[in-house]
Amino acid sequence: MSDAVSDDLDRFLERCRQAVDDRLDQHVPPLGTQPAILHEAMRYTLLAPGKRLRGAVLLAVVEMLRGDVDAAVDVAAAIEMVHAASLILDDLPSMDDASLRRGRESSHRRFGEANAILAAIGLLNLGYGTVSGCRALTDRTRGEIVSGLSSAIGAEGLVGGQVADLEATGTNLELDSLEFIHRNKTGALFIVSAEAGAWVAGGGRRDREALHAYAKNLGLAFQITDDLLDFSGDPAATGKDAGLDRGKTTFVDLCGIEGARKLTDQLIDTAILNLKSLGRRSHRLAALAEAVRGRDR
Ligand code: GRG
Repeated sequence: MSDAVSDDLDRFLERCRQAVDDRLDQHVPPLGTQPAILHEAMRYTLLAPGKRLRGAVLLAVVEMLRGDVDAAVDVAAAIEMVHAASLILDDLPSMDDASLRRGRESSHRRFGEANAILAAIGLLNLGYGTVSGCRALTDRTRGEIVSGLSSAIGAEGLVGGQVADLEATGTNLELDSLEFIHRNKTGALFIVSAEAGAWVAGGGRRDREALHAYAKNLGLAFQITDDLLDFSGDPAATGKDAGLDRGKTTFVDLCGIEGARKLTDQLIDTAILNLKSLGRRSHRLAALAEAVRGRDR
C-alpha cells in the first residue's frame, strides 16, 4: 500500500472511530443511570478503545454507494454494540476465561460474572433497539438489517460458531472444520456489516453479492491474523491476552506461521478481486483489506 493510500485510510478510520464513538456515547444511558452497575458495565467494554473495524466496513460501503452516512453511523454503532456483547461473553470463565480486553481487565473480572452477562444482553438488546429506532431508514431497510443481524448472531452465525468452537476445544480439528467455526464466529459480523451498508445505501443485487464475497474473505483473513497475533503478538499492542488459544486448534497449528500468512494473503487478494465489479470507487474497501493483511493489533 502506498503512503498516500495508507494516510487516506488512517484518516478515514479515525473519522469512523470518532463518529461511531460519539454515537455510542449518545445511545448508551450515562453513568449513574440506575441500575448504576449495569450501565457502567455496558459502557466499560463498549466505549473502551476498539478498532471499530466492522463499523468502518459498513461506513466505507455507504460512502462508496453514496448513501445516508448519518443513518449509517447509527447502524455501525448497533453492530459495534453487538460486537462488544460478543467480546464480553467470549471472555467469560466458561468460554475463553480471558483477563484482558481492549487493554483493560475483562468485564467479568471487573464487575463479576452475572453483571458481565447482563451487560452483554443489555448491549445486544440496545443494538437491535438502535436499528429499529433509526427513523432516517425506511421500514424495509430496518427490516433487512434486523433480519440480517438476527441471522448473523444466531445459531447459523456467532452463537453457532462459538458452540462449535467450545465443543472442539481439546480436540484436533481439520482445516475445513476450523474454517466453519470462524466463518460463523468471526466472519458473520463482517458480512452483515458490509451487507447492512448496501441496504442503507440501496445497493443493487450485483453490488450486494460482490460485497458479501469481499466480507466473507476479509472476515476469515481477519481471524487468521488474530491467530497469528495470539501466537506472537504483544498484549500491550493488541490489548488482550496472548496465548489464550492454547488447547484450541488454530490456523497457526494447522498451517504454521508461514502457511497462515500465505492463507491470509490468498484471502486478502481474493477479497480485493471480489471488488472488481465495483470499480475504482471501492478503493477504500481494498485499502481496508490491505490493512488487515498487515495488522499488528
Ligand atoms: C449473543 C452477541 C452474542 C454472541 C454469543 C460469545 C459468542 C456468541 C461469540 C464470540 C464471537 C467472538 C468474540 C469472536 C472473535 C472475533 C474477534 C477476532 C474479535 C476481535 O475483534 P477486534 O480485534 O476487536 O476487531 P476490537 O476490540 O478492536 O473491536
